Amino acid sequence: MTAPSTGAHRVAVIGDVGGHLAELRRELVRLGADEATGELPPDLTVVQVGDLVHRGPDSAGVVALVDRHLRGGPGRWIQLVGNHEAQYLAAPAFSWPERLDDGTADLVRGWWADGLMQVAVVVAGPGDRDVLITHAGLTAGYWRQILGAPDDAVRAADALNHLIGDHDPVLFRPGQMLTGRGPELAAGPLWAAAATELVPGWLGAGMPFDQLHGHTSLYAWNERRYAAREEIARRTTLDESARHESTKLGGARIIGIDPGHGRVASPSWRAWEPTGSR
Ligand SMILES: [Mn+2]
Repeated sequence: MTAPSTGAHRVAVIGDVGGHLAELRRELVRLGADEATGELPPDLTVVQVGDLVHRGPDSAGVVALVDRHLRGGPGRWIQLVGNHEAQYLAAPAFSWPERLDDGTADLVRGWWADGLMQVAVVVAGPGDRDVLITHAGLTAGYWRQILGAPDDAVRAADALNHLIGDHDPVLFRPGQMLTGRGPELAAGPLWAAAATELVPGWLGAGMPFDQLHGHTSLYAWNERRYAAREEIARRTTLDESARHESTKLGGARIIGIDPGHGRVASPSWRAWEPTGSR
């Protein structure tokens, strides 16, 4: 395979992997990775939204694959932190039947300590608009109360990434999925539930930039029905084969790309590619 090392650059954003190594490998090959070596094509940068691990058959294999990309090709793989990675960065926030082996957990902790795993990144989306990418989405309440309402995506991402280390508990702030109480419109960027916390909080609030997240969906793909209320469903368009959803909020949009893998992988999903193709 040949590709120029200069010129047009592609970005592919991969949703939650959930320990499904074969699925991740297959998607990377579709994006042009070498089937034998796993090497990424020179014109591609991968962003992964977090929740690499748990649920599927080979979480350790997924972490090992990502570690090779993070350590081997600086800047070619941008890894964001999910609530399942955070289980190994602080005292576990929830109980989960699986636990990574110590060596694998150490790799994840090393990414955090070495600045190879972040909270947020910005990519150029459709129409060259900035898209803020986090694991679960930046809620309106968190944006206002914790970040001080920055009006552009790059400043929001910088503010989030500056919390790493000294302010991990603020980053790991839960929402209703963890508390079991009502919706928390200032839920943190690792925990916000799209249908009840993220999107409702921005309805009519004038979101200043586009966003993309994994973690949860507005649409329950397997059950083929919305988990969000009608007012939100009406503003949302679905790409079922990619398992992408996009909600219009005034002039901005929130895009969800969690494939919803369980113990068994979802039947169909794809990375989100902001420029379409090369
Ligand atoms: Mn998650």
